[in-house]
Amino acid sequence: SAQTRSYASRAEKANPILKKLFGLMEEKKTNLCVSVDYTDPSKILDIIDKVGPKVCMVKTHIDIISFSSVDAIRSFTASLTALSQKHNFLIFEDRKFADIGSTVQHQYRGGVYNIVEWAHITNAHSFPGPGIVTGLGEVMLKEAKEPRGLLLLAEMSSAGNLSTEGAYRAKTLQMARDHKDIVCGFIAMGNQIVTESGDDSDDFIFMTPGVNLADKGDAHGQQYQSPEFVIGEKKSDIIIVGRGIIKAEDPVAVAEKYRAAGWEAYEKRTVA
Ligand code: UP6
Repeated sequence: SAQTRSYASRAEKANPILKKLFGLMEEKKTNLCVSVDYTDPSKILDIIDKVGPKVCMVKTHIDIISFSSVDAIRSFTASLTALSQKHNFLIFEDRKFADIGSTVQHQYRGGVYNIVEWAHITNAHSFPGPGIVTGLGEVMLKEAKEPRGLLLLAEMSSAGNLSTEGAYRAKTLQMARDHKDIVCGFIAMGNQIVTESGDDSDDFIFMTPGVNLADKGDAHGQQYQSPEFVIGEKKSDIIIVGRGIIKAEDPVAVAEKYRAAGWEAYEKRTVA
C-alpha cells in the first residue's frame, strides 16, 4: 500500500479538479480539510477567513446552518466562494447523497441550496448503485460551469458502520473505476480499498474524517485517529478535522498544529 508519489507528480496527469487540488496542496503545503460544523453562518465565514491560508479544503454541511431566508443562503455561498478564491482552497459540501439518480439530480442542482453552483466537490453513498454516480455526473458534466468532483463513501469512521460487510467496499471501488470522469476519490480510512485490488490508487484522492489529536471519540460512535496514522500509516491524502479545530480555544493555532502534523507525515512517506 505504498503511496510514495508527491501530490505534485500526481497532479500531472490528473483530471481538472484533482489537478487544481494537488497543485494548491503542494503550493500551500497543506493536506488539511477543516470541517466547519457551526450552525451560525457568520461564525463559519469568520473562522474560514482565519484558517483559510492553512487548509486545502473547507467542508460544509449546508443543511445544518441556521439561515433566516433564501437570500441569506445566496449571500453565504457567495461569501464562501469569495473566501475560496482569496485563500485558494476548494469547497466540499459533505451532502452524502443517498437516493436514486433522478432524485439526487434535483437535490444537487435544486431546492434552496443549488449545491452544484458553489461546491467544487461533493460526495455520495454507493448504496443505491451506479445510478447515483451517473445521475450526479450528468449534472456535473453538463450543467456545472466549472470542473466538479464526486467522492464516494467507501468507508466511514463511525463504530459499527456497515462498510466492512461483504463486498460493499469492492463494489464501491468498481463504481468509481467505471466512472473515473466523475468520481475523483473516496471518503475512506486510507488508500487500502484501492491498493488491495489494483495499482490505480494515484488516480484517486483519499480523504479521511475522524481525525483528532486530543480525543479518542464522542458519545455517538465517532472514532478518532491521529494525522500521523492517517497519512503516514494508512496512506490517505487529506485529513478532515472538525471539532478538533472548531471547538478549540484557539482554532487558528490548533489548525496550524494539524496542518504541520499532516504535512510532516506526507513528506516522510514521499519519495518523488
Ligand atoms: N464524517 C465523519 N465520518 C465519516 C464521514 N463523514 O465524521 O465517515 C464527517 C462528519 C463531520 C466530520 O459529518 O462533519 O466528518 C467529522 O467531524 P469531527 O472531526 O468533529 O468528528
